[in-house]
Amino acid sequence: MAGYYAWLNPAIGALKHIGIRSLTLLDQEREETFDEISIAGLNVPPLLETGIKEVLRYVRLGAKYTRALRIELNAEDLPEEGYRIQLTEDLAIVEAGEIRGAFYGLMGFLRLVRTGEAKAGYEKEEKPGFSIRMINHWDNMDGSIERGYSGRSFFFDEGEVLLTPRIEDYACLLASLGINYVTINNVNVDAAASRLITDRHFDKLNQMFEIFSRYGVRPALSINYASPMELGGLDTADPLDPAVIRWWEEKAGELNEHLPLLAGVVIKADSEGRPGPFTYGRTQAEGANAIGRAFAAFHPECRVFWRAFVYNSQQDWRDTGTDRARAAFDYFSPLDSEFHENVTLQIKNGPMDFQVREPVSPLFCHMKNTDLTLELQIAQEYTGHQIDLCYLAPMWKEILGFETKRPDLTAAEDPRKKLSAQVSSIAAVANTGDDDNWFGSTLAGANLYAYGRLAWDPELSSEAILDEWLMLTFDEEQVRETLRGMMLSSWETYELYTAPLGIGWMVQPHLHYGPSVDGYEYDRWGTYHKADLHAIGVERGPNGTGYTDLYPKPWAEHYNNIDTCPDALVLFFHRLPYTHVLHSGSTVIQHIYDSRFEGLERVRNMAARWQELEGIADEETFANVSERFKRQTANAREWCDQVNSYFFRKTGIADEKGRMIY
Ligand code: GCV
Repeated sequence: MAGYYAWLNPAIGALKHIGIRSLTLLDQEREETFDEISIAGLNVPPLLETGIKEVLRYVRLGAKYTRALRIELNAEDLPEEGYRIQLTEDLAIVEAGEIRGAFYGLMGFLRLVRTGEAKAGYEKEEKPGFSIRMINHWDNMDGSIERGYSGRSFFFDEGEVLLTPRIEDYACLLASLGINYVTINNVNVDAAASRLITDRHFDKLNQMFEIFSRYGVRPALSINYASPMELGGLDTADPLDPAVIRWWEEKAGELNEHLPLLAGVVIKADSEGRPGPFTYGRTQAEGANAIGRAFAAFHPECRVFWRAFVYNSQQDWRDTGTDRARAAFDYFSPLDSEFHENVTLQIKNGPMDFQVREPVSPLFCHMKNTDLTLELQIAQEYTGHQIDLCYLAPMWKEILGFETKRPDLTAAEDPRKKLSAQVSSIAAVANTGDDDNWFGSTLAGANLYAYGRLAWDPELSSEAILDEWLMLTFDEEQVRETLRGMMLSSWETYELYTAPLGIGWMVQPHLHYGPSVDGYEYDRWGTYHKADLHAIGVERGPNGTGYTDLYPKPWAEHYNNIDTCPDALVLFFHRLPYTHVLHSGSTVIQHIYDSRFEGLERVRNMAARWQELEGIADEETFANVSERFKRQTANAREWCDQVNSYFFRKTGIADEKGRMIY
């Protein structure tokens, strides 16, 4: 049964007690047996003992599991956080080199048991695919959440830091997936949040950070680039100004003393009205490095995550010379090699902003000498607000698998291939809030689960992850079977009724749910589709904005050439007449009509199939999903009819199949 315990149900109550920070290794090896568990090399505090016993009890009760479990902490051949599981007929061995690895191993073992994979002969070594696996919350101090679709913040309310039991449960939920960093506040740091790095909040933050750290989750804060002015009373935030440099050094030292567990600061600068180094004629690297150096010297445990989401959000829609898709590349690509080693550049997956479909940002191909963090969005800002079903793992798999290797370099010079191997770290915008089930929609829980699993192992398939989540979340086979098919194709379905051929942004302005074809067309955000009666799209090839040339070969050619450019992105890269024939054999206009009708049809089918589970799915889940499908059906209908009517009225070209268009 889904709900508050999400995929941990019902083990979370037990796992809560496995605080892992306070464990120490014994000097000399020993072996102690607790019930059927043996723990070698550990000085086991009572909490861990209870916790593990509880886990075992769950394992035995829940899955009739009869093996003894042995946790060994002295496997020196295993990397940090890594673990090895070996199963024989009567023994399960979880080996690790250190305590976090043991914890992840225990979680991995539980997963195997609960999904029925724990078979004798199983042996596997696991290590994380990214060293930093982070969740970014966009929570505000007043308790609201920017782009939050699951209630209010459980970190803040009315300007204060909250300390509720939910925080420990959340830490456990994240740790169960191997997530090891969390940023608790919005990257849009307002005046109240700017003060998080002052003594006004140290006490409660320390208590919260302590809880997260017990689960191996390192806490981070979003900070205000202009802090030297806002907090320090300086009249500048120029990164080269000695007083500004000194201010950051002193602040880093103060945080080192008073917030020692702080492990990262995330900074959104020169973006959507936020202050930044451009004001002083400085580069993004100069801005980032002033802060990066200060922390490296005075709070070395704290890493700087500098966001690359920099573009002109005051664009005149009449200006055809500026292409937002180029912005981050134009600002950051000349700065490769210039970032301080304590700075990681956090880049959104696409060049625009978390649309239903975008190409991968060309910065990932270019920045070979900069530490990179890939930023994804779990919160369904443009993908249905956790009302519409949209399982995002298939999208993320495409992003992680994108090959960024430069063909002009030899394998020795550039052996890295997939994007997942190109970045050291991964971050994603959270989809959780204080709703009873964390996610608003029960089914949106699959997205946090999938993110965590891919952050651990980017090679896992979206199918395998979904199967795990379904097994861990629902007891009823019929529920799992019904959901499996729907969820696997749900990103495609959402795309079918909302975003044809790579065109995004036809959404209700600011809200970003529901259709508004011209909603952003004459606005300042650089998000134009430029549809007229003949053609649609922005030309981004060499005869247009030149965006395709920001990719190395073979991608530049692949996207530029209309014969190889994939249909799914063709209107992102090219301006095409409605009569252009796609690889699919359909024209652009007919594709627009067909995909909308198909998307709506699929949603109606999903809603109907879900109704067949009444009395089979548990009541809470049934009600939650039914309510969401009802709203999704209305949304899909609106998308279908508005988009089709818009393009029919614009072009005068009728639907070949003569369906109803208004
Ligand atoms: C936190 C988009 C969103 C904003 C968000 C911003 C960002 O513009 O709509 O809500 O701000 O991205 O990622 O900084």
